[in-house]
Amino acid sequence: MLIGKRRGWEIAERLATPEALMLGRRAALGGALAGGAALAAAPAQAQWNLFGSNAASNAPPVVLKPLTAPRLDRYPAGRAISAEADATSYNNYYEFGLSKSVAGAARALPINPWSIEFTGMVEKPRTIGFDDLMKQVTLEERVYRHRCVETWAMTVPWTGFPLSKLVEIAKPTASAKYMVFTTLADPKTMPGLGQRFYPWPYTEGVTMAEAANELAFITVGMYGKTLPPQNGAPLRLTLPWKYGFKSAKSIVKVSFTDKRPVSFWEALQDSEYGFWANVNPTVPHPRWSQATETLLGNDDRVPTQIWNGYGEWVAGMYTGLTKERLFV
Ligand SMILES: Nc1nc2c(c(=O)[nH]1)N[C@H]1C(S)=C(S)[C@@H](COP(=O)(O)O)O[C@H]1N2
Ligand SMILES: [Mo]
Repeated sequence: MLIGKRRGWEIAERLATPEALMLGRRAALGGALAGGAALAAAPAQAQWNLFGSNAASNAPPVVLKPLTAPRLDRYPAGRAISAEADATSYNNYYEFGLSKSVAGAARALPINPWSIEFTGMVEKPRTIGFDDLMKQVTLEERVYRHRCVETWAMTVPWTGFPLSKLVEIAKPTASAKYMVFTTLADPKTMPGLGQRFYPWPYTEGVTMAEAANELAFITVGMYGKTLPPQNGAPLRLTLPWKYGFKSAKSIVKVSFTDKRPVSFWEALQDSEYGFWANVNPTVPHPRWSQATETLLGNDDRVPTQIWNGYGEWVAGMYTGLTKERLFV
């Protein structure tokens, strides 16, 4: 077993990884119903199991390229930046397994070549290559706080560009009300997809107002380098005022619609993981408190802030939405 010693601040996976536990329960149930067929469908070489660490991939380590971009100081993080080694080794990327230790398995993520499809309510559906997209954007660095719904948090220097720029490039029509992100689902390299009763591919969505918000970010790098596979290479969403599951990794499709999308987690358990998922310490998750959080690398618990501390930029978008479950 690769689990080895758990660092003090880590959540004990068997006991307290709430997202994974929920998946695991479903997995056990689904596996029983399907006579184990779903589990058997997982690629053998990945040696995936529900709760343990992943076996390292046979793929060679991914060489990250340096990415230099000016740091924007407009959104102060107010916290020390997390150690790069922690932020890149303690991950949630369920396509590669339910463990936090997916970095090895994620080496197999096929990121070259990569393209993004623009579809739905757009002027003209089309697909663009990742390199082509990079030529159309100006990169900047932002230090953001990240708060997972499981109550761990980190502070990371992300490199990328505003989500509003991606909207501009995609050219939605005036009837679009939501922007939807679909992430890679590659059964050859992602053992988690063998769990066929889960609603793969992982999808997430935001309103057009949220997509236009200045904090909403498309991330292509962290710590001054291209994104490691386990953190969502080659491009992911970063929505710092929402629980981490909204920040979809390894995006392959962007579509626009006038119907509210149902995300991966919402499809699994909408009472626990809703569409809005804005951070709020006073609204507990049905199974645990959201009042405090643990910073990666540190055993202390610190208070969680409403909107993860970004209210000044985002709270105004939600006035009037009194009937919505804004904080689930
Ligand atoms: N495609 C995909 N995106 C994903 C996830 C996932 O399992 N698959 N996990 C989400 C969750 S629950 C969190 S907390 C963050 C974790 O990002 P990190 O590994 O870079 O910390 O990614 C989010 N994006
Ligand atoms: Mo999460």
